[in-house]
Amino acid sequence: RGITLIGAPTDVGASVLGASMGPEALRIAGIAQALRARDMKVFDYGNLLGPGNPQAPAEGGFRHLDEVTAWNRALFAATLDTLSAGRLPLMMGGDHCLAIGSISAVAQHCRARQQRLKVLWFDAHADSNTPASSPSGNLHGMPVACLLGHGPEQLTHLADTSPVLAPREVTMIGIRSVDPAERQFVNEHGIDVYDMRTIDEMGMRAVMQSALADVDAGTHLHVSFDMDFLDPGVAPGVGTPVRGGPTYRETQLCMEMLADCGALASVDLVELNPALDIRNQTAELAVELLESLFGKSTLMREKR
Ligand code: DIR
Ligand code: MN
Ligand code: MN
Ligand code: MN
Repeated sequence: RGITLIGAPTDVGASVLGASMGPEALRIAGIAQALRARDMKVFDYGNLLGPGNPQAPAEGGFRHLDEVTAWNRALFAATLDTLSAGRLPLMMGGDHCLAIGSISAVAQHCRARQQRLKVLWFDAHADSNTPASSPSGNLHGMPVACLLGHGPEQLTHLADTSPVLAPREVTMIGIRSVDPAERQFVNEHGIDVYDMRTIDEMGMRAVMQSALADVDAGTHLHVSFDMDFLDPGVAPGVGTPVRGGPTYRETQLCMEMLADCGALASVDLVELNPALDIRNQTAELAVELLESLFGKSTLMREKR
């Protein structure tokens, strides 16, 4: 039960500034202490180093492609090292473009061991824009497309093999803000999506059971958690809030069900924006959710 916290303090992929303060806000909210209380051996690796945010306009369909690449290369290396050491990497973002680096490393690790991989993408957004379709050029709106092989060469080829992921290895949960071209991309690739309408209709428990149906104890489960998954009423500290998200209780249930499945092997915690938060409440919420993800439970009866 060794876990390595990797700080990736950047917002070069985001539309608004502030996610670069995420790692420090999580430390202030007590992330390491909370995980130690869950019996994890926690090592805080500190923060990765990378370029600042040039705050430049889009060029050739992207904003800050070279800076995003530099951060993702650093994260790729740190994640791969952590996995090789037999520890669980928990990336503290930073914006969601960083999932390209972390998941590229996770996939390379799994391919070398012929281990099954499943990525659960918790988000209000589908993050499936391509350079041609992105309305903004912001790379935090493109990581899923990059991981499926659609994006700039320098981001699609961080790992030995590209595409990094097959569509069936990704499942999206909580989606409620999708650009027209993203809808087409997701549907054409046949990605499993549990959007908010589906969560309303099925309920969170059935959604999670279905999302985890093909995950067994031998699977490497990667959780890529964008804080804007949650309803902004409970999680205001995010750069691109979308109302109508899951509640505190629904999200806690997700985390407890993920803990129960026993396959969790790597985590991204991204898009926390302390500049927009209220007295660090969204960071504190993130830490509470991580406690549940690592086994804290409100259950009094036997599990069934
Ligand atoms: C939008 C917003 N679809 C874009 N995406 C966000 O810029 O591509 N992703 N906010 O997290
Ligand atoms: Mn996202
Ligand atoms: Mn999002
Ligand atoms: Mn394709």
